[in-house]
Amino acid sequence: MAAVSALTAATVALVGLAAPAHAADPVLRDLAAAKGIYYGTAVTSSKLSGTYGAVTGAQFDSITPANEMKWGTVEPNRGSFNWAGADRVVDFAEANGQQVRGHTLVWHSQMPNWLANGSFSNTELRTIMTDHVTTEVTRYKGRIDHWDVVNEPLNEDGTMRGSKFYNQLGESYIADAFRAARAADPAAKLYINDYNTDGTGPKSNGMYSLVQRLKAQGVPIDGVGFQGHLILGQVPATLQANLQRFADLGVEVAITELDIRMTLPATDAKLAQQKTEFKAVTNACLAVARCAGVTVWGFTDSDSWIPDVFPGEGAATPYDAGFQPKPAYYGIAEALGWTGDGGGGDPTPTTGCAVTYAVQSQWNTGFTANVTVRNTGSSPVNGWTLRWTWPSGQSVTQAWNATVTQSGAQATAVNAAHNAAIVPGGSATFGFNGAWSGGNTAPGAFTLNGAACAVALS
Ligand code: 9MR
Repeated sequence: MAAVSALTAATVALVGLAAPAHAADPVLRDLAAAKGIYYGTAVTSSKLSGTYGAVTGAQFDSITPANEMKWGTVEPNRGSFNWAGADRVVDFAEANGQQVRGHTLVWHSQMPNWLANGSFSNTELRTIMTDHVTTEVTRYKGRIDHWDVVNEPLNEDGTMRGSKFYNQLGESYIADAFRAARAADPAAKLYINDYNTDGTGPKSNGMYSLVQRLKAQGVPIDGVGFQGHLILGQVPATLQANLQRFADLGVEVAITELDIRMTLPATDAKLAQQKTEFKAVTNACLAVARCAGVTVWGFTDSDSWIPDVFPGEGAATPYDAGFQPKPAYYGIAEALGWTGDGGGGDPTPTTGCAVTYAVQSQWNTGFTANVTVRNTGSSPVNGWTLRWTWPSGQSVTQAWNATVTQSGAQATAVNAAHNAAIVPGGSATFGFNGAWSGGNTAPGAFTLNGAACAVALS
C-alpha cells in the first residue's frame, strides 16, 4: 500500500506547457470531446496491440467489439460462456480512458446454433432471451456506456423483420429485452440499432413508428443507432433531418457503424469525395444536439468487413491498410474543428509529439519514473532521441526500454530496438530510476529529435 500512495502523491501532472513545434496531426478523440461528442471505432479484440492498439488508444474515445459480444460468441453452447474477447475489449477501453458500446444483445444473426436451430416453446424462448440479456449486461454492469439491445429489427420496407424472436414472440420481444437490460444495468444507455435507416424513407419511417410505440408503452429506450454503412456518392441528403426527427422523440441518436465504401481501386478523386462525405456525416451528428457520437466500423481498411461481403469494393474506412490516415480522416478532423492544414486541403506530412511524464514512486534519495512519448504528427518516427533538462539536479541511474545518458543537467534517451518506430498516433514508453536530493521537480520541456513536444497530463 505504501507504494501505491507514493505513486499517487508523486505522479506529476503537467498541462500543456508547450505547443508542438510543428503543426501536429489531429487527435480525433480530443477534438470530439471538445465538441461534446465521442468518436469511436469498432475493434477486433485479437488485434489490440502493436500499431493497431496504439492508434485505437490514441485516436478514439469509444470502442465497440465488432463481434466479441454477440450471442454466438459469448454462449456458443448453451450454458457455456466465452467472455475472453469481450473482456479484452472492455479492459483495453478502461486502460485507455475509452467508453464502450456493447454490441449486441438480441439479433437475428450470429446466434449460436443451439439457439438458431433449437426449438423452444414461446415461454421458454422469451426466458432464454431475457436471461441472456440479464447475464451479459450484468457481467459488464457499470462498464458499458451504450448497449445495442436490439439490432436490425426491421425489413427494408419498414415492417418488422421475421426473426426467430419476432416470429415466436411478436413485437413484445423488443420491450422485454429492453426491460431486462434496464434492470441489469440502470446506468447504461439502451439503444435500438439498424442499417439503411440513415436517411428518411420507408425503413426509417418504420423505425420512427417503432420508437414511438415503444415510448408510448413506457419501454426504457434511450437511443437509436444509425449504422451508416454508406456507399460513396450516396450519403443521404436527409441524414441530419432524419437524426433530428428521432431526437425530437426524446431519444439520443448516434452513428454507430460508419463506413463509406467505394468500387476499387481507390483513386485520389474517390478518396477526396470520401473525405467530403465522412465530414458531412460527422457534421450531421454535430448539428443535432442529442447526437451522442460517431463510431466507424473499423478504423483501418485492413479491418473492414466490406471486401469480404462486397467483392471489388472497399477502402471504406479513414485509415489505409498500412495505418496511414486517409483524406477521410482529415475530413472527420475538419468537421470536429481542426484547422491544422490551414483549410488548404490535406496537409503535407507533419511532425509533432506529446510527452507524459509520471513519477511512479519516490523515496528519500531515489525515484522511478515513466515517460510516454506520443507521435502527434502524420509522419512515422523511425528512431528517436528524447531530451530534457533536469530542473533540480536529478540524475538518471538506470533505464529500461530506452538508453538514457546524462551530461550535466541534460538527459538524453535513445529508443530501444523494439520501440524505435512510432506510427502517427502511436507512442513509446520507457522507464528509469533516478537520484534526487533537495527537490524532484518534473522537467517542463522535452524535445523529440530536436523538436519541442507538448507536455501532457500524466
Ligand atoms: O463486422 C462484423 C463482421 O466481422 C462479421 O463477420 C459480421 C457478421 O454478420 O458482422 C459484422 O458487423 C455487423 C454488425 O454486427 C451489425 N451491422 C452490420 C455489420 C456489418 O455486417
